[in-house]
Amino acid sequence: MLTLAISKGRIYQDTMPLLASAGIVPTEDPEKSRKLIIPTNRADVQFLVIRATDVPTYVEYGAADLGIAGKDVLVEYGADGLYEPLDLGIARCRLMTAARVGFQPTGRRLRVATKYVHTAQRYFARQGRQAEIIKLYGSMELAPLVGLADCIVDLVDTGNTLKANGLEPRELIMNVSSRLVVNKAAMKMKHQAVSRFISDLGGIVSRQANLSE
Ligand code: PRT
Ligand code: MG
Repeated sequence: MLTLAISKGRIYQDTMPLLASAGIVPTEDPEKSRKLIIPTNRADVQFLVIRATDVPTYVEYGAADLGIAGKDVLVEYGADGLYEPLDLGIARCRLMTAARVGFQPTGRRLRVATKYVHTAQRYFARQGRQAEIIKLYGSMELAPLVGLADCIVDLVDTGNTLKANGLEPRELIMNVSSRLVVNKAAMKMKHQAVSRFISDLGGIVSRQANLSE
């Protein structure tokens, strides 16, 4: 049995066509079902439907053999304990700093609100900038508007969310896409099945990349 950890929402939407091309189709739609373990048309493949930020944890501890997660989540988690064999090129966005339109940093320590605490800490430290990181769990855009923070670190796609809140993107921290991650023990113990899965999916991803060129 191969167990794949995946989150609902945009990653799921973008991953299902890839898996379908590889001949793997869930028997139920997790967006509608309350089930957390979703069987597929293949007796040897099942999905675990979990929060995006939990995917690296399930895979690192071997509760799932494989997982699909955004690079933002993997970098924040510190996924040294995982293999990352494939960039799926889906759910693309950018991790950026953003501030109120026209905001000018003063001399004092920058206050940064984010759910990407480790990534933000590393980003500012590497630049030798003093920053106080404030952990939030969502709606980061609000923080600069009410004086909780000078700026935020968050994902940006179209930029519409920032714009709607009077914020503007400033510095690019990293480009983000979703990756296939693999448990290290599963790579050894289930080598044949896992490497077959990686090469099937890899073939589909590179064919799609060629088509869209
Ligand atoms: O929603 P939930 O709290 O359950 O979990 P989650 O927010 O971690 O999951 P989800 O499904 O929202 O995001 C999962 C992954 O999708 C992220 O880890 C990214 O790798 C990827 N992704 C790609 C995005 C976006 N694009 C994106 N635009 N994740 C979130 N956003 C949000 C962003 O946070 C901001 O609020 O969309 C808003 C910005 O979009 P624009 O188009 O207005 O710029
Ligand atoms: Mg979300």
